[in-house]
Amino acid sequence: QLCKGVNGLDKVVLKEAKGSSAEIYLYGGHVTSWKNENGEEMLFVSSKAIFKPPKAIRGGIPLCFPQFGSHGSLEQHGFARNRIWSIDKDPPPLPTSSTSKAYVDLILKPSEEDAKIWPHSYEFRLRVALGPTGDLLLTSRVRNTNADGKPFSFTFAYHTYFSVSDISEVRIEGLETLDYLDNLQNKERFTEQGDAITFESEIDKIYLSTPTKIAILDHEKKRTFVIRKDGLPDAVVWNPWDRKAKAMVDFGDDEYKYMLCVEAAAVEKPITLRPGEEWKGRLELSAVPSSYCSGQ
Ligand code: TA6
Repeated sequence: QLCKGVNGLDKVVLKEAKGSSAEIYLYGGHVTSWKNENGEEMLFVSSKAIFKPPKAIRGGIPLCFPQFGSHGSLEQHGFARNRIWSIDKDPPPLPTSSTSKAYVDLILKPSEEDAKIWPHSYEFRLRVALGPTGDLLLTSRVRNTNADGKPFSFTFAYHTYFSVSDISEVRIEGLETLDYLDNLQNKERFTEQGDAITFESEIDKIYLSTPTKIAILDHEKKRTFVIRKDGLPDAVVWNPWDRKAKAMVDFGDDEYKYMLCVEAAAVEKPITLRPGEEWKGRLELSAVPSSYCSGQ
């Protein structure tokens, strides 16, 4: 399963019996590909993505830990996505392995350097699995292993970049009428209107206390991405649009048309763990055919 990816970086390739596949770079514990059984790529990775530490890979599913965004003292989105992870040889058992044969367990522990910027001991275990119908299953487990008895708090997101055919023909269902923090308006709190979310300009919103299930409907592809999450109450919706797209060196000027980030997250209320305690954050992605027409 372990092979060389871009720039010789190590990556794990998962293949499921019916043909779906996934790729995870040890750099960042970063999922960069999830293909359905017809070999169609479900995730967006920029054609200008820089596969070179310390820059995070632009696309796929960056792991934001121990801090989401700039809501704290660390660099944007923390450092887990900028570190080399290891294969976890003896992971504590997880139920998903009973349904899926295609999975990999990775682990990240703090280095001396990391301890200087975030003075805590932890074990961050990530399992990436392909379900029997080609679903992509991610399970993150963070355990506080502080010997000094100190608790720690963190915020988290699976910063998922979905591949869409045309952002102007995409809508999200499941976030109607919810409160959100608008990153484009000083993180102020607003309430979403009552119908599905559509896109015609830059958006950067943290929806709060969101449902377990969120749907992203792609009109042209007649496909719906279904996000199911557990332990992750919030959902971040981001599209940079044209101006911000041009400002990112690792993002094509018109690539905002072909991607949408909907990120299962825990941001509003940081997660606090006492020594010995473990948090689990699960994300299940599936892609189902959909007849996207208004009102459905
Ligand atoms: O998820 C939304 C966001 O916080 C945006 O504000 C934007 O900064 C995006 O993440 C990308 O951040 P990155 O550090 O990966 O360039």
